[in-house]
Amino acid sequence: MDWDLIYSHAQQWVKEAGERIRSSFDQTLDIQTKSNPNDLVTNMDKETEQFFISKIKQTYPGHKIMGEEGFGDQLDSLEGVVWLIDPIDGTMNFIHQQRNFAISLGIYEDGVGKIGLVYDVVHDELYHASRGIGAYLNDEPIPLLGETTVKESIIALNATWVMKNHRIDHHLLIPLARDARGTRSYGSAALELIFVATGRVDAYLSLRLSPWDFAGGAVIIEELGGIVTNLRGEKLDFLSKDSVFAAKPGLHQTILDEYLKSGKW
Ligand code: 2AM
Ligand code: CA
Repeated sequence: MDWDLIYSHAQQWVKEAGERIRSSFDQTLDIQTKSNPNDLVTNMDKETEQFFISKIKQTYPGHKIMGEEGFGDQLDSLEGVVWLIDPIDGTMNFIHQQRNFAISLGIYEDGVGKIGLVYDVVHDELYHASRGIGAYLNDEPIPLLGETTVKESIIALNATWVMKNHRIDHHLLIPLARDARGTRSYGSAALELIFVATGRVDAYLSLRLSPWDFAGGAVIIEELGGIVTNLRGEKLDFLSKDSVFAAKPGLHQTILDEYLKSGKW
């Protein structure tokens, strides 16, 4: 398996897809809803996913693809090489703001993350990592993550989870939001994971994400010494929806022990 070539193709295709998205900004978007009125999809989400699929299938016919918009394969295992693709992560931001969204790509071999890319299209910032080789922002290496305490931390967390909601007892996360130095919410899981990777925030948690939301970011964070699990502290399996908890080393265990252990996630 020529991973260097796969890595370079992935970077090239992500940049090309980003260029197409940037040049779509002056065109009218076709916006539709999916599971509920706030779950949005546009023609650009679909076209971008199809762009990746045609490149991958042409170049690597043996590879499998799991994409948010469903144009990829129906997978029940992660055997072989699998590309997990979110063509636009933060679609609501894409529609409302034309910023704060990203393309997210994770390439896994037998369930192990080999390559992760998150492309902040508007800023032309490509975050990428190849397992064992390091993580980069464009051509610059990203420094390894250090330790910190809860009271000096910024935690990325959606307000939904500290308001009454149908998924969890919202009281459970209030102490963490209260004890942290601050909380932030950006509306794109892929970018929030990148903010953990770059130390702009110290931890991120979300109660329900899909594999394509976190597959790319997880490789990048782990390459920098950060930890990514679900809220129960278990490994993610990249085949099912799960909660996600990413944090700096040390801080991850502290938050699990002191704030998350009592919850049913
Ligand atoms: P998406 O934009 O690709 O759908 C918003 O807080 C973050 O959660 C985004 O990264 C969004 O990804 C993700 N997300 C995953 N599932 C979602 C859902 N059912 N509804 C809204 N956002 C979802
Ligand atoms: Ca998406």
